[in-house]
Amino acid sequence: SLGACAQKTKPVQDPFKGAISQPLVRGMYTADPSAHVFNGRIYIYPSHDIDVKVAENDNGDHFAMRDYHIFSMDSIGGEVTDHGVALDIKDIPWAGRQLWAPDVAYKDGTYYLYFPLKDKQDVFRIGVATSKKPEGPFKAEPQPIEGSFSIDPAVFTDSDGISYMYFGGIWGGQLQRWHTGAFEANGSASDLKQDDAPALAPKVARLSTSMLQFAEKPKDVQIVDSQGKPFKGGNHDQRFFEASWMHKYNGKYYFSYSTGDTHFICYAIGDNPYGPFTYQGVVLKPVIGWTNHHSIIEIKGKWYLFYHDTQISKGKTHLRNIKVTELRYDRSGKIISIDAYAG
Ligand code: FUB
Repeated sequence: SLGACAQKTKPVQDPFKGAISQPLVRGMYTADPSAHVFNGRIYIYPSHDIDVKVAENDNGDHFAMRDYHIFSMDSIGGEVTDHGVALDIKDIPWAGRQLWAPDVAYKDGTYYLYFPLKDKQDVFRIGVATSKKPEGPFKAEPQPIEGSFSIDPAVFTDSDGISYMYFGGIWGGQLQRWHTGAFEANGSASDLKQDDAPALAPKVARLSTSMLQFAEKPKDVQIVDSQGKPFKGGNHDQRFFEASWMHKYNGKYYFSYSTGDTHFICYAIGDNPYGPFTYQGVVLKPVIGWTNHHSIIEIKGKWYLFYHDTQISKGKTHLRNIKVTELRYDRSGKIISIDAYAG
C-alpha cells in the first residue's frame, strides 16, 4: 500500500540545512579564502577549485588548480565582484602544477600575491607576483622565493611595518619531507610517523624589505600546551597540519591553523610574531568536505571568519565554496568556537 511505501522511504536530511552562512561566490568553485581590507574595500584571495577527474588521494592530486580569481565587496553582505583571472599558471615561468592557497600583502604602493605551486620537479615552492592594484592582474617573479618550500603562505604585517610569512602543510603539502632541512624525494608521504616525538611545526620567516625574499632562514613556530610542552605528532586533534593564519587582538598574536585529518581550525596565543604560541581551543569545528581553511580579519570594529565548505558541490572535497561569518571573543579574549551548521 502507499502507506507502507511511504514508511520505507525516509526523507534524506540535507547536511547543509543548518548552514549559518551561504556561499559568497556561485558559478565557480572557490576555497581557502584569505581576506584583507584595502582602501576601505574587502578583497578575498581564494584558491580556484576546478572539476578535474583525478581520484582523491592523500597527496592532494585532486586539487589541480590552474589560476586565481580575486573577489571584492564594499561590506559584509554586499554584492561580490569577480575581478577575473588575476594570475594564470601558464604565466608563471617555473610552474609545474597545483596552485594552492594564496595570500596577499601591501607595501608602498605595491600588492604582493604569495602562492604555493609545485615546480617542474614536483616540489612545492612559494612564489610571489606583484600588482599596483589589489585585484591584479599580478605578474609573477621569474623564480620562487629562495629557500621557500611547502604550502599555504600567510603574510602578517605587524604594527611596526615588518611582515612575516607563516607557511607549511603536511601530507600533500610536503612539510614532512623537509624535516632534515633538505628535500627527501622519497620521504614520508604523511607526517614523520613518530607519534611520541614533537609534531612537525609550521614555519615563520621575516620578509625582506623588498617583500620578494625571506630576510632570514625559516624558523619553527612552536605551538605548546598550557604546560609549555610542544604537541606530539600523535595528537591529531591539536597539532598543526596546514592553513596558517595570524591576526592580532588586544596586543596579542593569535596563530590559527587547520588540524587537517581531524578537520578543526584551532588557535594559539603568543606575545610576539615568532611565538611560542599557547594552544587555546577551536575556532571552527569541521565543515563538510575534508579540508578546513580560513582567515580572520577586523572590518569596521567587527571580526569575521572567512572559511569554506562544499555546499554547492554537495560535499565534493575538491569543489569548495567560500563563506563568511562573524567571529566573537569572550571578555578574556578567547575566541568563541563556531559550528558552521548550528543555524
Ligand atoms: O586548496 C588546496 C589545499 O587544501 C590548501 O592549500 C590546503 O590548505 C587545503 O585547504
